[in-house]
Amino acid sequence: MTSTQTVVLGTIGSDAHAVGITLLEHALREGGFEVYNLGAQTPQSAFVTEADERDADAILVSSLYGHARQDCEGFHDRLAAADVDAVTFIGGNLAVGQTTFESVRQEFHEMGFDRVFGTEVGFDEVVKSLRETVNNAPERADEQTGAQTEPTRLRS
Ligand code: B12
Repeated sequence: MTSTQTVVLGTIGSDAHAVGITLLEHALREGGFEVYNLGAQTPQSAFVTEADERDADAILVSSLYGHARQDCEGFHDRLAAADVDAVTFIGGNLAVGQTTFESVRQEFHEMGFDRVFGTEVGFDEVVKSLRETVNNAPERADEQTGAQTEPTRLRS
């Protein structure tokens, strides 16, 4: 790591659950990240604007109320349109009804998220995973070290 890494974090859409992101904010700060917490009920556009303005290394999206799929529709297209190359994590209660977490994870990977987590994840695991993923992201690694890296991303 050559400089402090920047994270934009929030709960997306109409979702009012704020406890998870508040605790994540503290854990990430403790872990050495610069964190911008947009709070609950954050529209997609606010994530994109903040990530762009802060030149964020990572965007962490939280969703607890079961409507993550609808709330994240088109999110990665917006990020691409704004030239935001941050890695993206999503976590929380991502789906309602009977489905396996593996199928949920697969679905959100297909939507463009680099890493997908359920409600069981611990804060230390998020911090560790974020550190690894940001350091392995090809565009970011190039910017920070000048190294040529293969365009592979870790998935979990
Ligand atoms: C507190 C609470 C509320 C409070 C929220 C207060 C607030 N300001 O935050 C209030 C009363 C407002 C509320 C409202 C509702 N709630 Co509520 N709520 C809860 C409750 C009891 C606890 C959530 C919480 O704070 N947990 C503690 C934190 C630390 O855990 P967490 O948020 O899960 O975060 C952890 C992980 O998920 C993860 N994580 C979270 N986000 C992210 C993001 C990333 C990137 C990563 C890596 C990890 C990560 O990290 C944390 C550490 O493990 C849960 C049940 C439960 N036990 O989880 C229901 C629950 C989430 N609520 C639920 C529902 C349905 C609602 C309502 C729709 C109810 C209603 N009919 O009105 C509304 C939604 C309103 C809205 N617009 O959002 C359901 C969701 C069902 C689903 N998704 O399948 C739950 C699961 C209850 C249930 N069993 O039915 N709720």
